Amino acid sequence: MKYSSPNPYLTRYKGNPILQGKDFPHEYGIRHVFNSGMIKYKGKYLMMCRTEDHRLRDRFWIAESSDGYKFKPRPAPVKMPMGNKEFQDYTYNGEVYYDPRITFIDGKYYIIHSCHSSHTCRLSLLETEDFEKFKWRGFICEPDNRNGVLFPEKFNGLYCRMDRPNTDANIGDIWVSYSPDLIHWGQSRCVVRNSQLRWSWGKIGPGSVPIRTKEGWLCIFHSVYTVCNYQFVYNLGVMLLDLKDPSKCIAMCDDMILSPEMDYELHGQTPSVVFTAGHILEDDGEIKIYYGGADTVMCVATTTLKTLLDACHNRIKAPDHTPLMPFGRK
Ligand code: M1P
Repeated sequence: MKYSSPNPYLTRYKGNPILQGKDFPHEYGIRHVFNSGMIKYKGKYLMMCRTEDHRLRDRFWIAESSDGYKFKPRPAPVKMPMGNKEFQDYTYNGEVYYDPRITFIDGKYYIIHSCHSSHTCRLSLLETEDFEKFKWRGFICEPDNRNGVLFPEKFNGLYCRMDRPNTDANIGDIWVSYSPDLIHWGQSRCVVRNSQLRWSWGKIGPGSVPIRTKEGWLCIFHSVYTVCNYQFVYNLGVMLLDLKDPSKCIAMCDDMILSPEMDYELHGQTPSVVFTAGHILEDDGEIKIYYGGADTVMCVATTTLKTLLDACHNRIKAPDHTPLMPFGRK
């Protein structure tokens, strides 16, 4: 499909997709690359890729770029810490680990990612200083939870993360929790319920790492609705959380800022999915949002901090800006 509807919030890169399975060393049989974490490291754009191979094994794989658009994967995937028995026994023997989000805090890079085990999905934490060696810090929640994102600052001395516990098979809300050591978490509060948005009656989950702004924490998230053949449609939205108390959502865009419309978003192993786990905020205020298309390829779209802040306050004139009627459960 060549047509995409007018989008006042962001612009898809014309060269999408920017990374595909065929771009990885052929001997590894990589089929898909999507939902990858992003950070700037030593002046380069570093993508921690979620890849899947011909046996449906997940591999994290670092790819680098000097312009944010052309990425070159390293010769081999990340060496996961397979020496740890708990690590092996409970999840990594299944080689199902995915959706890494990278946060720099206290001089280290932390990666919260989802993984599967005999107890279904849960969150796990990796740590690195150089993106060469990775240390496993442990599981950081019980099952059944995904989409963990660590804030880049502490709150009253505590680390803070958002996540998406599953409250039912296809339902889930965004929560925050706090921790003194990144391992033990509590003081959990619901930030936003899926039923609060008219286009997320399926589930709603954190996307990339929150951005501190004067007006609040800017958070890009994904939201899911279902269509008649029970297919999930994944979209992106944006909201602002209170600077001191991130369990309080203070503003939210009424519109989806990105929904699947292009071929590479509509067609692939999971049709109709746009899903972000990373962005880069440039010094001039531009934001590059990296996202997986249809669980198959990596793509990028650009916007600005100002645009997303205006979006949160619904100051941008979308194609039909008539007020929304009340919707959904309370
Ligand atoms: O297939 C779409 C997405 O499904 C899951 O998303 P969520 O965590 O919101 O349930 C994840 O497996 C995600 O990777 C995938 O893109």
